This record gives sequence, C-alpha cells and structure tokens, in this order.
Amino acid sequence: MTADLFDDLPVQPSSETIDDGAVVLRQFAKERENAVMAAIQWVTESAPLRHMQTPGGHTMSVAMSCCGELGWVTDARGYRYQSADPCTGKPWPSMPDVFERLAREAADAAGYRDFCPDACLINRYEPGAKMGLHQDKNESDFEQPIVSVSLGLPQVFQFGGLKRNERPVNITLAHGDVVVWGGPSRLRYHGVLRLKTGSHPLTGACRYNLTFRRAR
Ligand code: MD6
Ligand code: FE
Repeated sequence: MTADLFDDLPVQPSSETIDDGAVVLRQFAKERENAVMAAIQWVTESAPLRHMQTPGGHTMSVAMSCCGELGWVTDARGYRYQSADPCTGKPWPSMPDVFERLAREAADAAGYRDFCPDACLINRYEPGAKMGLHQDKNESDFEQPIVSVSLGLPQVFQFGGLKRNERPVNITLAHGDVVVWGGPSRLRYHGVLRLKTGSHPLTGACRYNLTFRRAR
C-alpha cells in the first residue's frame, strides 16, 4: 500500500462546524473549479496580483488582488478598503457572477441569508508564503459573515480566539473547501501556516484563497 498525502481529506461534500458561527463546507466549490479559476485569470489580467506593503513596512509574502466595488489594500498609510486599484488607478474589476453566486450559496448553506458581498480579496500563496494571525475588522458591519474559498494546494488554516494569545486550532483546507464565518466567530484571530511545496492539477505550485466580504 502507498501512503497518499490526500488520504485523510474528505472527497464528498460535507459540513464541519468549527465553532459557533464558523463552518467548513468541504468540497463546496469543487464542481465550479474551472469557472472559478477562469474568473481569477480574468480579474488578475486587469488587476495584477501584487505583494503589498504592511503599515510597518514589511512586504507581504502572499500576492493579492481584488474585485468588486471595493478592494482591500495595505500600504504605509494603513489597512483599508478603496474603490480604485492603487496599481492601475482604475476601479477594481467587477465581481464575476460565478464568484457572487458561490459566495451567496455558501453563506446560505451556513445559515447566513442574503449575503451580498461588495468585495472579494484574491490571495495567491506560493511555497513558503503564509499569513500571520489577524482579525478581519476593516468592514463596517460585523453582522455580515465572511466566505473564504480555497483552491489548489492544501494549507493549514489556524483558527484562534478573540484574543491574540489564545492557542489556535489547525485545520487543513483543501481544494474546493469553503469556510463561512460570522456571528460570535466573526472577530476571531486566524491565519495560515507556510505553504508547503507541491503541485495541483488546476493551480500548479500554488494555493488561491478568495475571501468575500460585505465591506460597507
Ligand atoms: C487564507 N484567510 O485562508 C486566509 N479571513 O488564505 C483569511 O484571512 C480569512 O479564510 C477571514 C475569514 C476567512 C478566511
Ligand atoms: Fe482574514
């Protein structure tokens, strides 16, 4: 018998509660993988993936782009949402229908009705890239959930508490998995560990993460 790296990951759609308000919908995006990937290509042709600067002057290891009415940016002036892409000076590309539908249906499946995202952040992780523990708190209404879609290589997601010093639980997010979180979990610290080297048939040597938010 050969040990398979992906042996312990679900292959059928299923739902796992992480904690109050937070759920992993395993494989929820799988059957739309080609349409979602094509939409990522479409967005990033006009709003290129780029490594933004943190307010503290560090270059982020993850490459980011956005679509929708608002995009999330970080630079020396801080973290914020804005309607223009600082790289091009133009509005962010519109949110592709396949994105909007996926986000709304996932939110619905998790019990959050009528989710209407106005911002989608596209993250591309290459081997070694990570995201430290943070809270998502630049949005104006914390009653609105966040929908997070993973494509490509698996990556360990860390889900912590409402204070930075609470020990996080680790959850491997695989291709097609969707995390929806809100309610009492909305402001929990979270991040992802360094991406391990690998190759995925759809994305090659990287992982994409899409996070959908209602920013205003
Ligand atoms: C990632 N995700 O999975 C980073 N934020 O690559 C996030 O920062 C995130 O997955 C809020 C809600 C869900 C998330
Ligand atoms: Fe986040």
